[in-house]
Amino acid sequence: MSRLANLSLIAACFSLGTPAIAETTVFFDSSQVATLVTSGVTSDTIISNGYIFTYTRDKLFTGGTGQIIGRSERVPWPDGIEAQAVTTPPPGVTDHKARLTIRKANGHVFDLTALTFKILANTAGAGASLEIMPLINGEDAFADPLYFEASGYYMQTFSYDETPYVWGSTALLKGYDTYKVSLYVDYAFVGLTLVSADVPGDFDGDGDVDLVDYSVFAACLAGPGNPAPATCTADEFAIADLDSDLDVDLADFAQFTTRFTL
Ligand SMILES: [Ca+2]
Ligand SMILES: [Ca+2]
Ligand SMILES: [Ca+2]
Repeated sequence: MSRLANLSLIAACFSLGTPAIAETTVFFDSSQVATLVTSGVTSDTIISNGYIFTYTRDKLFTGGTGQIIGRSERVPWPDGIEAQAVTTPPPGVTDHKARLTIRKANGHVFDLTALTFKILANTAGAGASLEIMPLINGEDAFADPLYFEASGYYMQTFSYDETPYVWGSTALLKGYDTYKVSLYVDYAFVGLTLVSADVPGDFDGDGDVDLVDYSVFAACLAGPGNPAPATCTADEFAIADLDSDLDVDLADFAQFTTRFTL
């Protein structure tokens, strides 16, 4: 490439300016890594690509044996995320539904534009709807959740997107910081499209990854397996941890440099 062509390429990069490009994350594929954040009595929380998923697990299941044997996952990561109905809730809990909560590690809003899930039980007789309630700052967005038809047979797959459709549409699932999903039987998400206005590595939210962002990244860099240093807030740490494995190390720096513009 000639020196002139190089210069015009650099000029073109500058002229791209600051408009933020929405980041679309399509789950699930085998290149995506999930890191366990917490493991509870009847739920687990994982993080992947900056998104946090909390899903119910039937860990106290006894199957009438009198002993806790739990139930295994039929759709393990990265095939999807399985939410199990809880046959034996922990003491003080009466809710048996299979639940999944999705949010961003940095707490920012995002859109849920498409979803595909499998039901892991027969619901054709009684009928069923997957329910999704969006939340903003801890408040329900609607009086009632949005319903997605889920009546069918074991392993049947249902897909919904933004298209207006009598059985369910994601058109209203935009601009919320949390999405709570529930169904009265086990199900597994096997496809999920999440759209965020965040540019990975952009700490000051001006749509680019430059030296200003680098100074924040550097203040968060602590090495493999280490928690956030005092110079780095929880929000900054969540942004700096680009590979979502709960540290800020050279693996994150490698991703940061691919985003770096100037
Ligand atoms: Ca920036
Ligand atoms: Ca790491
Ligand atoms: Ca990391």
